[in-house]
Amino acid sequence: MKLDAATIAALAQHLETCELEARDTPKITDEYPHMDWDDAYAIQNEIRRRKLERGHRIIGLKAGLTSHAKMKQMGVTTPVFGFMADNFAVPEGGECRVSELIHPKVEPEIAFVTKRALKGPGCHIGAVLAATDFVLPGIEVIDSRYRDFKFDLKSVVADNTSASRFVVGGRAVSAGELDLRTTGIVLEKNGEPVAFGAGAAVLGHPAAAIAMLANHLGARGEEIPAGTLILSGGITEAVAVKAGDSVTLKVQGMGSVGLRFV
Ligand code: OOG
Ligand code: MG
Repeated sequence: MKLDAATIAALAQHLETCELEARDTPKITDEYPHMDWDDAYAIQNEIRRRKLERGHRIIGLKAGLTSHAKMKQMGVTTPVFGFMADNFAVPEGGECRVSELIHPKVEPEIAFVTKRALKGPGCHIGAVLAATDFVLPGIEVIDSRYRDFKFDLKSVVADNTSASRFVVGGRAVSAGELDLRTTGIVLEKNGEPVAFGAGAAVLGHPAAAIAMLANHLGARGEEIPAGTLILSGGITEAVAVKAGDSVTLKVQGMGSVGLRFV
Protein backbone atom coordinates (compact mmCIF):
# COMPACT_ATOMS: atom_id res chain seq x y z
CA MET A 1 0.00 0.00 0.00
CA LYS A 2 1.30 3.45 -0.94
CA LEU A 3 -1.57 5.61 0.34
CA ASP A 4 -2.47 6.26 3.99
CA ALA A 5 -5.92 5.54 5.41
CA ALA A 6 -7.00 9.19 5.34
CA THR A 7 -6.17 9.52 1.62
CA ILE A 8 -8.01 6.29 0.83
CA ALA A 9 -11.09 7.53 2.72
CA ALA A 10 -10.94 10.94 0.99
CA LEU A 11 -10.63 9.39 -2.49
CA ALA A 12 -13.53 7.01 -1.76
CA GLN A 13 -15.69 9.91 -0.62
CA HIS A 14 -14.74 11.91 -3.71
CA LEU A 15 -15.52 9.10 -6.16
CA GLU A 16 -18.77 8.13 -4.44
CA THR A 17 -19.91 11.75 -4.38
CA CYS A 18 -19.25 11.94 -8.13
CA GLU A 19 -21.38 8.79 -8.53
CA LEU A 20 -24.26 10.10 -6.40
CA GLU A 21 -24.23 13.60 -7.92
CA ALA A 22 -23.56 12.44 -11.52
CA ARG A 23 -20.43 14.59 -11.82
CA ASP A 24 -17.24 13.56 -13.58
CA THR A 25 -13.65 13.92 -12.36
CA PRO A 26 -10.15 13.51 -13.78
CA LYS A 27 -8.72 10.08 -13.05
CA ILE A 28 -7.26 9.85 -9.54
CA THR A 29 -3.88 8.49 -10.68
CA ASP A 30 -3.19 11.96 -12.15
CA GLU A 31 -2.78 13.14 -8.56
CA TYR A 32 -1.62 9.82 -7.05
CA PRO A 33 0.50 8.16 -9.78
CA HIS A 34 2.20 5.86 -7.24
CA MET A 35 -0.96 4.26 -5.84
CA ASP A 36 -0.89 0.47 -6.17
CA TRP A 37 -3.45 -2.31 -6.73
CA ASP A 38 -4.08 -2.75 -3.01
CA ASP A 39 -4.78 0.99 -2.69
CA ALA A 40 -7.20 0.78 -5.61
CA TYR A 41 -9.18 -2.11 -4.09
CA ALA A 42 -9.00 -0.45 -0.65
CA ILE A 43 -10.69 2.66 -2.11
CA GLN A 44 -13.37 0.46 -3.72
CA ASN A 45 -13.88 -1.35 -0.38
CA GLU A 46 -14.27 1.99 1.37
CA ILE A 47 -16.99 2.97 -1.14
CA ARG A 48 -18.70 -0.35 -0.33
CA ARG A 49 -18.41 0.33 3.40
CA ARG A 50 -19.94 3.80 2.98
CA LYS A 51 -22.94 2.32 1.14
CA LEU A 52 -23.45 -0.42 3.75
CA GLU A 53 -23.26 2.18 6.50
CA ARG A 54 -26.11 4.10 4.85
CA GLY A 55 -28.24 0.95 4.83
CA HIS A 56 -27.63 -0.29 1.28
CA ARG A 57 -27.18 -3.98 0.50
CA ILE A 58 -24.59 -5.50 -1.82
CA ILE A 59 -26.60 -7.60 -4.28
CA GLY A 60 -23.99 -8.83 -6.70
CA LEU A 61 -20.43 -8.89 -7.94
CA LYS A 62 -18.98 -8.17 -11.36
CA ALA A 63 -15.99 -8.92 -13.49
CA GLY A 64 -15.07 -6.34 -16.12
CA LEU A 65 -12.61 -5.90 -18.96
CA THR A 66 -12.80 -9.66 -19.55
CA SER A 67 -13.11 -9.55 -23.36
CA HIS A 68 -10.56 -8.34 -25.91
CA ALA A 69 -13.21 -6.00 -27.33
CA LYS A 70 -13.54 -4.26 -23.96
CA MET A 71 -9.80 -4.29 -23.18
CA LYS A 72 -9.08 -2.78 -26.59
CA GLN A 73 -11.83 -0.16 -26.24
CA MET A 74 -10.46 0.98 -22.87
CA GLY A 75 -6.74 0.45 -23.63
CA VAL A 76 -6.07 -2.00 -20.77
CA THR A 77 -5.00 -5.63 -20.49
CA THR A 78 -6.26 -7.06 -17.19
CA PRO A 79 -9.75 -7.91 -15.90
CA VAL A 80 -11.02 -6.04 -12.85
CA PHE A 81 -13.67 -6.78 -10.21
CA GLY A 82 -16.37 -4.73 -8.53
CA PHE A 83 -19.70 -4.93 -6.72
CA MET A 84 -23.33 -3.92 -7.27
CA ALA A 85 -25.48 -2.23 -4.62
CA ASP A 86 -29.25 -2.62 -4.29
CA ASN A 87 -30.03 0.69 -6.00
CA PHE A 88 -28.11 -0.42 -9.13
CA ALA A 89 -30.80 -2.98 -10.06
CA VAL A 90 -33.29 -2.02 -12.78
CA PRO A 91 -36.34 -4.28 -13.10
CA GLU A 92 -36.63 -6.26 -16.33
CA GLY A 93 -38.19 -3.97 -18.96
CA GLY A 94 -37.89 -1.09 -16.51
CA GLU A 95 -36.61 2.46 -16.74
CA CYS A 96 -33.15 3.82 -16.09
CA ARG A 97 -33.03 7.57 -15.42
CA VAL A 98 -30.23 9.16 -17.43
CA SER A 99 -30.33 12.33 -15.28
CA GLU A 100 -28.83 10.23 -12.44
CA LEU A 101 -25.86 9.23 -14.63
CA ILE A 102 -22.91 10.95 -16.32
CA HIS A 103 -22.39 9.23 -19.71
CA PRO A 104 -23.95 5.74 -19.56
CA LYS A 105 -23.03 2.86 -21.87
CA VAL A 106 -24.55 -0.62 -22.09
CA GLU A 107 -22.78 -3.97 -22.22
CA PRO A 108 -24.15 -7.41 -23.16
CA GLU A 109 -23.23 -9.93 -20.47
CA ILE A 110 -23.94 -13.41 -19.14
CA ALA A 111 -24.93 -13.39 -15.47
CA PHE A 112 -24.19 -16.34 -13.17
CA VAL A 113 -25.98 -17.20 -9.91
CA THR A 114 -24.10 -19.55 -7.60
CA LYS A 115 -25.66 -22.32 -5.50
CA ARG A 116 -22.43 -23.11 -3.64
CA ALA A 117 -19.56 -20.98 -2.43
CA LEU A 118 -16.53 -20.68 -4.73
CA LYS A 119 -13.11 -20.28 -3.24
CA GLY A 120 -9.70 -19.74 -4.81
CA PRO A 121 -6.83 -20.25 -5.35
CA GLY A 122 -7.14 -22.92 -8.01
CA CYS A 123 -10.73 -22.21 -8.98
CA HIS A 124 -11.37 -23.27 -12.62
CA ILE A 125 -14.32 -23.33 -15.00
CA GLY A 126 -15.25 -26.88 -13.93
CA ALA A 127 -15.65 -25.73 -10.33
CA VAL A 128 -17.61 -22.70 -11.48
CA LEU A 129 -20.03 -24.75 -13.59
CA ALA A 130 -20.52 -27.24 -10.73
CA ALA A 131 -21.31 -24.40 -8.30
CA THR A 132 -23.59 -22.47 -10.70
CA ASP A 133 -27.32 -22.63 -10.06
CA PHE A 134 -28.24 -20.95 -13.37
CA VAL A 135 -27.09 -18.41 -15.92
CA LEU A 136 -29.21 -15.70 -17.51
CA PRO A 137 -28.90 -12.68 -19.81
CA GLY A 138 -27.82 -9.39 -18.27
CA ILE A 139 -27.23 -5.84 -19.50
CA GLU A 140 -24.78 -3.82 -17.49
CA VAL A 141 -25.04 -0.01 -17.58
CA ILE A 142 -21.54 1.31 -16.92
CA ASP A 143 -20.92 4.97 -16.08
CA SER A 144 -17.28 5.76 -15.36
CA ARG A 145 -16.94 8.69 -13.03
CA TYR A 146 -13.85 9.67 -15.03
CA ARG A 147 -14.05 12.42 -17.63
CA ASP A 148 -14.66 11.00 -21.12
CA PHE A 149 -14.29 7.41 -19.77
CA LYS A 150 -10.49 8.01 -19.69
CA PHE A 151 -8.83 5.91 -17.00
CA ASP A 152 -6.12 3.40 -16.20
CA LEU A 153 -6.66 0.12 -14.35
CA LYS A 154 -6.01 1.41 -10.84
CA SER A 155 -8.32 4.38 -11.32
CA VAL A 156 -11.14 2.19 -12.64
CA VAL A 157 -10.78 -0.35 -9.81
CA ALA A 158 -11.03 2.47 -7.25
CA ASP A 159 -14.16 3.69 -9.08
CA ASN A 160 -15.83 0.30 -8.52
CA THR A 161 -15.16 -0.60 -12.18
CA SER A 162 -17.68 1.97 -13.49
CA ALA A 163 -20.55 -0.04 -11.93
CA SER A 164 -23.80 1.89 -12.07
CA ARG A 165 -26.96 0.00 -13.09
CA PHE A 166 -27.83 -3.46 -14.45
CA VAL A 167 -30.78 -5.57 -15.45
CA VAL A 168 -31.01 -9.35 -15.57
CA GLY A 169 -33.88 -11.42 -16.90
CA GLY A 170 -34.96 -13.62 -19.76
CA ARG A 171 -34.76 -17.38 -19.37
CA ALA A 172 -32.57 -18.76 -16.62
CA VAL A 173 -30.89 -21.99 -17.75
CA SER A 174 -28.64 -24.41 -15.95
CA ALA A 175 -25.02 -23.83 -16.90
CA GLY A 176 -24.60 -27.36 -18.23
CA GLU A 177 -27.54 -27.04 -20.60
CA LEU A 178 -25.69 -24.81 -23.08
CA ASP A 179 -22.16 -24.49 -24.40
CA LEU A 180 -21.58 -20.95 -23.19
CA ARG A 181 -18.62 -20.54 -25.55
CA THR A 182 -20.78 -20.75 -28.66
CA THR A 183 -23.86 -19.08 -27.19
CA GLY A 184 -24.61 -16.17 -29.52
CA ILE A 185 -25.78 -12.73 -28.44
CA VAL A 186 -27.33 -9.75 -30.22
CA LEU A 187 -27.58 -6.35 -28.56
CA GLU A 188 -30.28 -4.10 -30.03
CA LYS A 189 -30.74 -0.37 -29.55
CA ASN A 190 -34.10 1.02 -30.65
CA GLY A 191 -34.75 -2.17 -32.59
CA GLU A 192 -31.47 -2.05 -34.53
CA PRO A 193 -28.76 -4.66 -33.91
CA VAL A 194 -25.71 -2.73 -32.67
CA ALA A 195 -23.36 -5.42 -31.33
CA PHE A 196 -22.95 -9.20 -31.82
CA GLY A 197 -20.82 -11.83 -30.23
CA ALA A 198 -20.53 -15.19 -28.52
CA GLY A 199 -19.65 -16.22 -24.98
CA ALA A 200 -16.11 -17.25 -25.92
CA ALA A 201 -15.26 -13.54 -26.30
CA VAL A 202 -15.05 -13.49 -22.50
CA LEU A 203 -11.74 -15.19 -21.64
CA GLY A 204 -12.59 -18.17 -23.88
CA HIS A 205 -15.53 -19.08 -21.62
CA PRO A 206 -17.58 -16.72 -19.42
CA ALA A 207 -17.14 -19.11 -16.46
CA ALA A 208 -13.41 -18.29 -16.60
CA ALA A 209 -14.27 -14.74 -15.46
CA ILE A 210 -16.06 -16.15 -12.42
CA ALA A 211 -13.07 -18.42 -11.67
CA MET A 212 -10.76 -15.40 -11.89
CA LEU A 213 -12.96 -13.52 -9.43
CA ALA A 214 -12.89 -16.48 -7.01
CA ASN A 215 -9.09 -16.59 -7.30
CA HIS A 216 -8.83 -12.83 -6.81
CA LEU A 217 -10.95 -13.04 -3.64
CA GLY A 218 -9.15 -16.20 -2.50
CA ALA A 219 -5.85 -14.30 -2.50
CA ARG A 220 -7.50 -11.96 0.03
CA GLY A 221 -8.95 -14.77 2.16
CA GLU A 222 -12.48 -14.20 0.81
CA GLU A 223 -14.85 -16.29 -1.29
CA ILE A 224 -17.90 -15.94 -3.55
CA PRO A 225 -20.79 -16.98 -1.28
CA ALA A 226 -23.60 -19.31 -2.43
CA GLY A 227 -26.49 -17.39 -3.95
CA THR A 228 -24.34 -14.63 -5.47
CA LEU A 229 -25.27 -12.92 -8.75
CA ILE A 230 -22.15 -12.21 -10.82
CA LEU A 231 -21.85 -10.35 -14.13
CA SER A 232 -19.08 -11.99 -16.17
CA GLY A 233 -18.15 -8.94 -18.28
CA GLY A 234 -19.07 -7.29 -21.56
CA ILE A 235 -18.89 -9.62 -24.58
CA THR A 236 -18.60 -6.69 -27.02
CA GLU A 237 -17.61 -3.05 -26.88
CA ALA A 238 -19.90 -0.94 -24.70
CA VAL A 239 -22.52 1.12 -26.57
CA ALA A 240 -23.40 4.70 -25.53
CA VAL A 241 -27.06 5.40 -24.71
CA LYS A 242 -29.17 8.50 -24.09
CA ALA A 243 -32.67 9.32 -22.85
CA GLY A 244 -35.29 7.83 -25.15
CA ASP A 245 -33.20 4.77 -26.06
CA SER A 246 -34.55 1.28 -25.59
CA VAL A 247 -32.06 -1.59 -25.33
CA THR A 248 -32.66 -5.33 -25.66
CA LEU A 249 -30.20 -8.20 -25.32
CA LYS A 250 -31.06 -11.48 -27.02
CA VAL A 251 -29.07 -14.50 -25.90
CA GLN A 252 -29.32 -17.80 -27.76
CA GLY A 253 -31.36 -20.26 -25.70
CA MET A 254 -31.92 -17.71 -22.92
CA GLY A 255 -34.53 -15.36 -24.34
CA SER A 256 -34.09 -11.64 -23.96
CA VAL A 257 -33.88 -8.86 -21.41
CA GLY A 258 -34.27 -5.14 -21.85
CA LEU A 259 -34.58 -1.70 -20.32
CA ARG A 260 -35.45 1.84 -21.38
CA PHE A 261 -33.52 5.03 -20.77
CA VAL A 262 -35.62 8.00 -19.74
C1 OOG B 1 -14.92 -0.59 -16.88
C2 OOG B 1 -15.95 -1.65 -16.60
C3 OOG B 1 -15.93 -2.73 -17.65
C4 OOG B 1 -17.00 -4.86 -18.48
O1 OOG B 1 -17.98 -5.60 -18.49
O2 OOG B 1 -16.03 -5.01 -19.24
C5 OOG B 1 -17.02 -3.73 -17.53
C6 OOG B 1 -15.29 0.31 -18.03
O3 OOG B 1 -15.14 -0.09 -19.18
O4 OOG B 1 -15.71 1.45 -17.77
O5 OOG B 1 -17.92 -3.66 -16.73
MG1 MG C 1 -19.57 -4.93 -17.40
